[in-house]
Amino acid sequence: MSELPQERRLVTAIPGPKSQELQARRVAAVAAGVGSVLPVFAARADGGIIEDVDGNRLIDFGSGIAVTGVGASAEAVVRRASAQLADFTHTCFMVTPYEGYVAVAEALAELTPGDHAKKSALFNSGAEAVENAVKIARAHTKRQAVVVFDHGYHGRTNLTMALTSKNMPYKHGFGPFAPEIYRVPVAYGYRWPTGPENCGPEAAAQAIDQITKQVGAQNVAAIVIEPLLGEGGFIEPAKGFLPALSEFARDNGIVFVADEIQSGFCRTGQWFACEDEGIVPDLITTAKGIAGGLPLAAVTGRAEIMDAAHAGGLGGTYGGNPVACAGALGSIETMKELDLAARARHIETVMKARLGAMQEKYEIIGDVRGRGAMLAIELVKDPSTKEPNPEAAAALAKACHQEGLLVLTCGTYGNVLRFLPPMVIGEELLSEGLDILEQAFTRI
Ligand code: PLZ
Repeated sequence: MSELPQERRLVTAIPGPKSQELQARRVAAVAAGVGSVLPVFAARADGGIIEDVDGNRLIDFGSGIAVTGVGASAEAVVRRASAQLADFTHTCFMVTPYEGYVAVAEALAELTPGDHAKKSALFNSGAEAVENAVKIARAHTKRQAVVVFDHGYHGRTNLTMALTSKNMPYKHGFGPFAPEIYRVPVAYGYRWPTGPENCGPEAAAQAIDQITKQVGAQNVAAIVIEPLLGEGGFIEPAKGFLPALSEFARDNGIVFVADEIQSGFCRTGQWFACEDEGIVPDLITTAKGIAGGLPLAAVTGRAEIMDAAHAGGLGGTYGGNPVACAGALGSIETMKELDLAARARHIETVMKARLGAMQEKYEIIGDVRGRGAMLAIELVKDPSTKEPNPEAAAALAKACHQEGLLVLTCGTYGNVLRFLPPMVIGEELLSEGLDILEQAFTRI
């Protein structure tokens, strides 16, 4: 870890004068379509702290959207990536290969669920990995249809916009979208009409019925699902839902793809969230947490499926860049050394106790959910109607930001406050962050 003191410190208003100056330059130079949660400009970051250009130190409950679980300048990531930078920045794996790419593919084969033969292909972003998983599944099955779920999020490229459920801000005005994408219900326990106990099997039956009747199982190349939905609101599919769909996929020759881009790499208290119900996906997409902040993504899966695309059919100039691969090896080394999966489970214990106590006090907290260091509260106007309360989510986030706690919102209705602290965050920062959140409820 760098020398960054692990202490919250506010020396100016948030954002401070230097951030405001930079924000003025940014508004003039950067396209308006690219937003920022909090226009505080970063100077340094590591552990549980982001230090801004004015010298403020914020507690980080966001990890750059579930990326820097090992911290934003983890020693092993910096050491390995720096050494690689000095050796060479790029040759293009499709031109002259290098060991780091192979080592990352070997690590992915070891860490992902299932003991079958596995292969990987590396890319730059999560969306690119999902696109390639679909290409591979189509090549393998010689079918076209792709099934996705309500509240799902898979990226911002054309195909992944089509796979993503929420219109605003991801899709609005950006169509037409790719064809042969079918959306079916997901097991959203909190909002399931007959209650969370019945949700898993009922939602699975509905989803499977729609696939069978509206698409035809024999036309489906892939079922793509986040084992713990991220942008859609940190929805944990109710128990039984994932096993039923993965079994349906297996019985019908459909490639079952787990999108673990947000939930993977120790985030949920296991290497991958699908391990919770013993799911072994055919393909798994990863990104974010894989490389400690460097841009890297992967598709990993059954060797015979991964090998279905013709030679030269997969690739890209930068996919599996050597510096990003070195970062990934450093990030994986750190996760193993510090047992960050266990650390995520500890964070869950601490945070769920506090969030549960807040729920008893503040009735606008309709639901507390998530696993490991991927937790959320869903805010409602009234717990009996469950009417979404996006205004409360925005106000709480703002109140936290002003006190130097970085939190993010999410959810189809924008009413979910999510917590994604780096797994390496210190105990004191974690509890101070929760204090600030609790005070925010009294302040709004
Ligand atoms: N699949 C499950 O969570 C990225 C998006 C932030 P990229 N989620 C953060 C935003 O507003 O753009 C994500 C994900 C899941 C795919 C992706 C896409 O990954 O690396 O952003 O392309």
